[in-house]
Amino acid sequence: MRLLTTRELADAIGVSESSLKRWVDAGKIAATRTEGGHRRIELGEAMRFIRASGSSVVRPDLLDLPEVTAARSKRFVDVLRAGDSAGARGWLLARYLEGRTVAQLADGPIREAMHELGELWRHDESGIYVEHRATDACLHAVAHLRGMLSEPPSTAPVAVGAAPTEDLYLLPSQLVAMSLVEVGVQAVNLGPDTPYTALAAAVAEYAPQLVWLSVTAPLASARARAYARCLEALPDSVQIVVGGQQASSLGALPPRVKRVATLGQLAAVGAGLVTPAAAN
Ligand code: B12
Repeated sequence: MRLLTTRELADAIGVSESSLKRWVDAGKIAATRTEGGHRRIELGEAMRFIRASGSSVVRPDLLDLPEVTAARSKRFVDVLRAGDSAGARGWLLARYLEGRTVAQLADGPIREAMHELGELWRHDESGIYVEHRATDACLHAVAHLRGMLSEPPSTAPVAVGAAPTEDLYLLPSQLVAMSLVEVGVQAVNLGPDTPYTALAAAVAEYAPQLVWLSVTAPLASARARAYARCLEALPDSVQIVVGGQQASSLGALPPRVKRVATLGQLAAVGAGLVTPAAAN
């Protein structure tokens, strides 16, 4: 992780270095010291402070984020449509630094942009490659954002989840995992095309408090029943959440399975595991 000097962070957010040093000394920003006694701040800690304090980034280049400025004025869908990976990374980071949560970004601009791009194939052949290129740019940007999230401690609650067999969609399950990590849950994302037997094996190994299934491709009824049985067999202590555009294709599910539409709602379920009192 990159280390910043107090001067770099001060200039990046447009405050004096002496104010910044004072905040470090007051414990508002965590810092380490060099052998010579100089304060050093991890980039991730700098991001946390910027978000928590509502500071604006006036010199993103000092945080190695020059693309943040470039992407400010555009719509996310247009950046993706152009296949601009760096722009997409900057776009998401700019909003993240302004204080939006991963769940808000996923339920809002990411979802809206991908749904709009999903209509392009109807118009002509090039729509398909534009959609595929956009998906790749979006995946890069989302993975970069994932690198910015602090990993929950090893004592934090654990969640395991996936998308079913022949469901090839990477973004939804990845965004589920990130929304949980952001509220302090350790998330093990098995990703797309996961057989229910593999999901069950991972659950046996991790003994998670939460299991999710993200369904984007419609499930045929025999396969849906197999996943439903797999979920039904999980220990009573496990919370089960299903979501995704085609979650209804899972058919009837036991009452203990929560159907959740948005990642904002899912994050609230996750936060309830981290601070059980908040669940009531
Ligand atoms: C990218 C994409 C692909 C890529 C996927 C690449 C990859 N590796 O991820 C590829 C090229 C593989 C693909 C293939 C196909 N695709 Co496609 N694809 C899309 C597209 C454009 C984006 C999907 C996406 O990532 N969305 C972004 C996520 C974040 O949005 P979301 O899914 O709505 O998720 C939100 C919520 O549902 C919720 N959520 C999701 N999961 C979960 C889980 C939990 C637990 C919770 C709480 C919430 C939750 O949170 C998210 C944020 O709000 C969609 C368009 C669309 N409308 O989504 C079409 C779309 C889904 N595809 C479609 C089609 C038809 C296909 C193909 C059949 C095309 C073909 N003829 O081959 C194949 C089928 C592949 C398969 N076997 O599954 C149709 C589906 C129509 C339908 N209803 O059946 C769509 C809707 C496009 C369209 N408008 O026609 N596709």
